[in-house]
Amino acid sequence: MAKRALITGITGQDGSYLAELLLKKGYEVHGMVRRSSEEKFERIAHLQGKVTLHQGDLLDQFSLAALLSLTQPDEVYNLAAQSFVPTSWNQPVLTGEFTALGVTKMLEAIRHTRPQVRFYQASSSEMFGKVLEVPQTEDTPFYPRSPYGVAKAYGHHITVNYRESFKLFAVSGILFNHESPRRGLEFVTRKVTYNVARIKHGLQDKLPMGNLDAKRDWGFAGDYVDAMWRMLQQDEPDDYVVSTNETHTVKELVEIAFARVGLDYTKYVFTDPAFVRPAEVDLLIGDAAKAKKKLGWEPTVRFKELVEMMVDADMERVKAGQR
Ligand code: NDP
Ligand code: GDR
Repeated sequence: MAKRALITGITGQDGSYLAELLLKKGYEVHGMVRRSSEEKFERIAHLQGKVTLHQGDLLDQFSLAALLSLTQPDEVYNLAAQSFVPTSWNQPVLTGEFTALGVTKMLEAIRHTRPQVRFYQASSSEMFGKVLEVPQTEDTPFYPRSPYGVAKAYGHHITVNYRESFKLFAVSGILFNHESPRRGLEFVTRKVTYNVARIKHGLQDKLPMGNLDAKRDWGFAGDYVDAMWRMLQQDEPDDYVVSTNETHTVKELVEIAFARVGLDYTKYVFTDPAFVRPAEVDLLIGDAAKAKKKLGWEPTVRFKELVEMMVDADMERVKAGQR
């Protein structure tokens, strides 16, 4: 019989890639979606009829338990969160409700309704924040620098705690930044590649940016959802860092993106304090040796290829008058 998976956050970047992957593997895929006045599920439009969507919300614990009873999943991937770091300073309480307490709500629903489920929690390299070790591994202590990072650290610890307290098969994937042509427009990679395409097409002539010196370990979302799935196929639940083991500055990202369309970024990019954060994460670089050894996982897309893939996709979109 086909395995069943429930994905929260199926309308997000990772949810759409994960749903594709699980469908390819023969899973029956269920997704939880929030009710909105206009249903725009663009990232999963191509999966219509292949995945089953159900209304629910991480804030509504009863909706989670009801969904588990209805769908009877073997695996639950908790990808839903308020995931944009700057918003977490504007809405710290809401971020805590979704990104931190939402995890406990789901774990409680699993514990009482379907304790045999294998549970994946989407943890983040933002938990390392002001890093205490370079590169960062599963053993590096956390020092989060934003309400988002703090909330994710809570989500990580409660996942480990429920594993240890109630013997749930619960894993925390500590994923470093991962991107794709489906990335939201406010995140730095997509902001740059989309605006490069608009500039190249003559639709604008300036690009305001924040801190160009920040360094990130950027990989491809398609690779990272495969690591999530692998974590749930192990004999024992455990936590894993998933990263490329390379770090690059935002400036390098900007240079490569503009160069892809034959432009010099210095003519267009300027610093706008509105995009500078109250506290920055200066340097992230992950050591994914454990994921490689135990999961047999390795990234297939490197930084330059990733940026160029995103620029090319945005050039096509802008040409077609799409976002
Ligand atoms: P996105 O922001 O693209 O997607 C977030 C998803 O969460 C959307 O489907 C959104 O639904 C849903 N959501 C938000 N709040 C709620 C809620 N209260 N109830 C139900 N659903 C909700 O994120 P990504 O796909 O990039 O990331 C997936 C997860 O991985 C997130 O938890 C993120 O924090 C984490 N992560 C991401 C990394 C990355 O680099 N991408 C790295 C490490 C961790 P809607 O469409 O309705 O807004
Ligand atoms: P991040 O991603 O905060 O790492 O969180 P983001 O792409 O927003 O920022 C990366 C770095 O770029 C710098 N930066 C800018 N960022 C944005 N968004 N806009 C700008 O104009 C800009 N200029 C410079 C930022 O200061 C930062 O240093 C992402 C999210 O997906 C989280 O959900 C996830 O947990 C982490 O990655 C891992």
